[in-house]
Amino acid sequence: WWSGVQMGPPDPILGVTEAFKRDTNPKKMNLGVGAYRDDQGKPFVLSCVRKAEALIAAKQLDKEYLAIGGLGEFTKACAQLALGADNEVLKSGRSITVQTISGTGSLRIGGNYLARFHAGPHDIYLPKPSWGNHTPIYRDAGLQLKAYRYYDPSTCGFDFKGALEDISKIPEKSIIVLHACAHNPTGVDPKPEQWKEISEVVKKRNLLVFFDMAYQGFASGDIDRDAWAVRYFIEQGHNILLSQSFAKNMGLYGERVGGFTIVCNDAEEAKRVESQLKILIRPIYSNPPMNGARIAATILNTPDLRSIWLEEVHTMANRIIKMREQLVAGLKKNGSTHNWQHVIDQIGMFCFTGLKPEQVERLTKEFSVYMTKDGRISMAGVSSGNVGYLAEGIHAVTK
Ligand code: PLP
Ligand code: TYF
Repeated sequence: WWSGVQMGPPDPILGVTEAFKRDTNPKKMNLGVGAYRDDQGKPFVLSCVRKAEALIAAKQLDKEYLAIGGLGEFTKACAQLALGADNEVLKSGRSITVQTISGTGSLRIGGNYLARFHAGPHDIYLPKPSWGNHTPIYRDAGLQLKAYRYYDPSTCGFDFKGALEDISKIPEKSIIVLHACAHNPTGVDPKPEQWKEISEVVKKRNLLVFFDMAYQGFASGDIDRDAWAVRYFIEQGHNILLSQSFAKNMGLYGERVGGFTIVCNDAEEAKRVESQLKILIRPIYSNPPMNGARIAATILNTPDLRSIWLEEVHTMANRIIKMREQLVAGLKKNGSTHNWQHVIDQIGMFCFTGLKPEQVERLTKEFSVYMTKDGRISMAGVSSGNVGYLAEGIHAVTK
């Protein structure tokens, strides 16, 4: 049956881990995949998660199917986390949130929804570059991929002028994807004043905004600050689509906890949209898994656990910020004369180093430092124990 099936390439990000595993160098570092590690380099399960798990286990809950749209206590808290509990949209009931299979599942349900119901062009504009998985997610959903300028290699920063120029030329009613915070892979986010101008241009072009928020809390350590752009766009009258993931900010990676929200004109419209989301979800996976959603809902809805969580998010974000500083200090100590300020200025889990593909290759071959070819490193894989070695390696290949 399958003799004609050709071997496909490995995933550009997850493939890095495969190569890392094969390496026997004791100093090896995996800076490919964006997964948080503690300062000992170990995967980190948040203590609020352990506590929530214990509370849930004690309740001896049943394992009946969830509703198609997921666990109500979760979806409500999920939307409140993003929009703010007192948001007019939530009070008036003019939005619908469904539980999804983490951020990826949310983006895909959103893509499928747009392919079926969006009345404008089925062109979706991604920042250049964007998260690698955005392309196949939206392509497989049946949308046409387009791009707008975002990253400026000459400054390792935001190409604000280029972005505005490109966005102002996007055909009306097209779809635009915005990373809410901690842009992956570049770590470059617009400043509030820049977001305001982007909102203006997007409104002028009458574009449909799809926010991807996979790192709420991870950028600044502050949940509300990281949701600023999303809330501002809503305030400005954009009826956005929103994808949320709890993989990173609660460390629930493999539990696959996420949410997908559509802001509508009114509660009646939201009901109709909800009915169609259910019709879309039912033949794909019928209903979402319950365990992770119970954990997240317990954390979000139990004041003591919620405050522990906020502290832990803050701790993770701060450790990453500290590693950025130590990496730059280490580069200087090794005698590097390049300007590495962008390593400090960039935000979130990733640093777009500016290393060229040959330099990345050398870093991997000579130092067993694994990262994606675009020069992105996951700062979450850097610790006080190996930051010096990383600085040495980067200096050696950029001399
Ligand atoms: N969107 C972006 C930009 C991401 O970086 C990620 C994870 O790395 C996701 C979405 C979704 O990840 P998950 O499906 O694990 O929630
Ligand atoms: O490191 C990144 O950019 C992500 C990580 O199901 C990731 O691609 C890995 C697995 C997954 C979702 C995201």
